[in-house]
Amino acid sequence: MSALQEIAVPELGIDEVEVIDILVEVGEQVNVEQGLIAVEGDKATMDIPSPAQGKVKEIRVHTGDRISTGTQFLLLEVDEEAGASQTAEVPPSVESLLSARAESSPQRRAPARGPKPPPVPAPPPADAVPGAPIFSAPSVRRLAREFGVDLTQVRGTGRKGRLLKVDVQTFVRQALARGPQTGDGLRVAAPRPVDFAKYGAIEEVALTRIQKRSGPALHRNWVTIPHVTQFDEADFTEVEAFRKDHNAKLPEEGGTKLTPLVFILKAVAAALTKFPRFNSSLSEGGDSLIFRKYIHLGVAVDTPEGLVVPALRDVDQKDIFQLSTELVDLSGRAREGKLAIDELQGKCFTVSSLGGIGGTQFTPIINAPEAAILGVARASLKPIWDGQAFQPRLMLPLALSYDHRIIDGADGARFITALSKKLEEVSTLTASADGKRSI
Ligand code: CAO
Repeated sequence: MSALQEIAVPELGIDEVEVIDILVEVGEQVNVEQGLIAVEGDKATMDIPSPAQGKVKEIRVHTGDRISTGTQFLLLEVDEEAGASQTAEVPPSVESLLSARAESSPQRRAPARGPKPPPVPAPPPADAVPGAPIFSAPSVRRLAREFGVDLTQVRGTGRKGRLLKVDVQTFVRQALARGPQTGDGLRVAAPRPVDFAKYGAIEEVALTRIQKRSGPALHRNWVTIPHVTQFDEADFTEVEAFRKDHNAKLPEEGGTKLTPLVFILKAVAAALTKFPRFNSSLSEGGDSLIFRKYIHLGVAVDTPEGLVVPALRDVDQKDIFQLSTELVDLSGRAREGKLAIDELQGKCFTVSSLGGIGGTQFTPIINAPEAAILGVARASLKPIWDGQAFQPRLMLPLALSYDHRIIDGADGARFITALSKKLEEVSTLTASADGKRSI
């Protein structure tokens, strides 16, 4: 035996609520106290439970509808044979509805399948506050639990930032599209979309091929390598005097012009020889170090298409003129996009010089699997105390970023101190390739 029963919204104690979820579907068999729809008032979300056992014949509301006490929202074919014990005797109060939130409810609910599709999420506002309380329907929480989604990571697009099912679905879809994160299982909040055009005129320009490739690598290196950046200044006065003197004497028809970088490369090669850990990489399993017996230095080159880092081979075995000639060739071809793949590979350590452009310091990002990178900023004249008076000295700012898994802070300080000292030794930096005579 069965009879049709109109199910109405019980006394809520508030004027109106919004339907935020349909928890059952037509044809579904429901039990007493099983949630039929989820609604939201000003302060809370709640499920409206079924007062009887039976089969859902018709659902008369959609998500987004505003309903109030007495609204008949569902037609139920009540299973009378289930007896009075299967029927709720008194309509539930607001308090009981609130306590029936799915966090504690063991009831099974079918996925919502209202006739009206959920609204496409609008871009969430950029001013949402992380850590704010999470407002969501029990069904949304259940869906999140099923997918193992941490609701604090999900951006709510409902009214007042309420989390909707579609937000959880979008979050899962984006996580799948991003693919597996690093092996370290990093869990970071997805960036929040911003409607830039809302605030003024904009233009969208595609990243270059190089930028598309280097961006993810930089990001990976930034978040997976524990960076420490150590700063120092080298007294570059003597080297600069040598360099200027050399360049001033170049014949009209040309010659090898020297820039500060080749001296820095020579000094780095000497420091790497002295501190081989800076020329090592972690093994794949991370339980040993691989020491290289060669010194190929990466040199960051600014090109119209983005940053390119070719390798200068065997820097320790070349003099500053050979290095200068190779640097001009490599950086020129990098700017023209004419480097071969193998010219970008096999680097031990990178030098990134922004000294030709400006700036007092910057913190370079290590290029995995290298253990460290040197950033060079613009040299400037400074008054340096020599024990009796201030002397004008050309000071070269250095920033050494190193992988703290490989290098301890003390060794970082030793390396940059040795490097600074080496940059003051014009005679060794300008020695011939075999180191036996000055050039
Ligand atoms: N302090 C003061 N002046 C410096 C200097 C420094 N640290 N480094 C270079 N200069 C001067 C040079 O002496 C030269 O001036 P003169 O012609 O009067 O001698 C001028 O700046 C230009 O030098 P340069 O930058 O063209 O030459 P370089 O050999 O020093 O550098 C290269 C070559 C390829 C590294 C450089 O052109 C370049 O691309 N730098 C950018 C690297 C970069 O983008 N790094 C960032 C990576 S992280 O995003």
